[in-house]
Amino acid sequence: MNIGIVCYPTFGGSGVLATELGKALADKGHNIHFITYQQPVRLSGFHANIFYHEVRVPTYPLFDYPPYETALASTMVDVVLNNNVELLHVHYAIPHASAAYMAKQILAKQGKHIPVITTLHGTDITLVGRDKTYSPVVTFSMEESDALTAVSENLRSETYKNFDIKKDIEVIYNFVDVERFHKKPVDAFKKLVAPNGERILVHASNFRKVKRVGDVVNTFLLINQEMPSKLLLLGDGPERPYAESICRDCTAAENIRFLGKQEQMEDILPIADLFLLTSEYESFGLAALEAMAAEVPVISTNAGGLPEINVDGFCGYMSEVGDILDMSKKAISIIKDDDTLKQFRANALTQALKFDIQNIVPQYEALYKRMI
Ligand code: GMT
Repeated sequence: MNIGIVCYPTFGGSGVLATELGKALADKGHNIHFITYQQPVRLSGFHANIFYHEVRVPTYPLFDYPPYETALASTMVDVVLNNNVELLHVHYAIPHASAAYMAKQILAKQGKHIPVITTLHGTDITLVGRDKTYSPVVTFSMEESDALTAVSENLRSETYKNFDIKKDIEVIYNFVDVERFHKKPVDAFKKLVAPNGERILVHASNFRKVKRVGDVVNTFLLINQEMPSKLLLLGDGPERPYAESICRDCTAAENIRFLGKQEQMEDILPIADLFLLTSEYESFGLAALEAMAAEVPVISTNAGGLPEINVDGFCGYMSEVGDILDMSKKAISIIKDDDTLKQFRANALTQALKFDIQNIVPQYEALYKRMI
């Protein structure tokens, strides 16, 4: 099949998922056309079946706000017509679903029918999309998509709760390429981070308010009072200065490191003993799934779709949002001795395998076939 994929090219989970999906489909012989304003972060190197089409948004003195959505719709039309694209799969509703609707109408006038699939990822529904600034357009473009998918049951029900739509929403869970993440721990790297055998805790996110990065740091500080440990913070975003300021003033500053944005998560996660995800909401929590694939148990909140991936007492634990004391106690119960940690590690891998790329990608392929 010839598929057009539209996504955010940045480090957010929706862009990561869309890119990994495109790469997996290309490996299966499909031609994948990425349409976005920048090369997606997880798209590097050469692949015979992958094409990248940049959306250019020319500036003009009149435009305080350059019309990205118009440029995107026009690029979609151009890519579909010139590459025999048979289907557009857009990730994250805003503004991708409405731009795809516009492209579809333009193509229809030229006698080309192009099905549009919209995958809802999270904040496009729960935070940004439901704001009345966007809600009418998001509602309309979801309803007009030929198929709608959500990355968890929770996101599906949040969509029906927040939007007046009748359209069927199919849940297709996010996935991970377990084989890629399931590497032997890199001992030399581990020794650099934790020279005295300290436990290594990791958090990765885009440091937005919804992630409650302050809770990550404060949970770690409680753990660190009881056990020698190190915290690695991966990613960047608006809350990083706040997180850095608490770390600077704390007693364990030398045990915390900010590593910034990292492309090769599979090289870093295997050195971790525990992954912390303290979000106020996660539709799914792809970062936690990647940790599990690297055999890392997860301490998370029980918000949104997290209970659909983190199994309490098996591959990690869940706590109420903001309950840092509970999170720290549960974390310590996992990392306190090697045998318990080993069992949780093995369980994390077992759980990740349920969401392995090989189980999920065929669900998208089946949907594409139906639509085309
Ligand atoms: O919150 C983020 O990390 C970014 C955001 C995005 O759309 O890029 O992530 C959302 O989509 C991910 C992939 O489906 C999910 O794993 C995240 O849980 C979801 N984030 C939220 O719901 C807050």
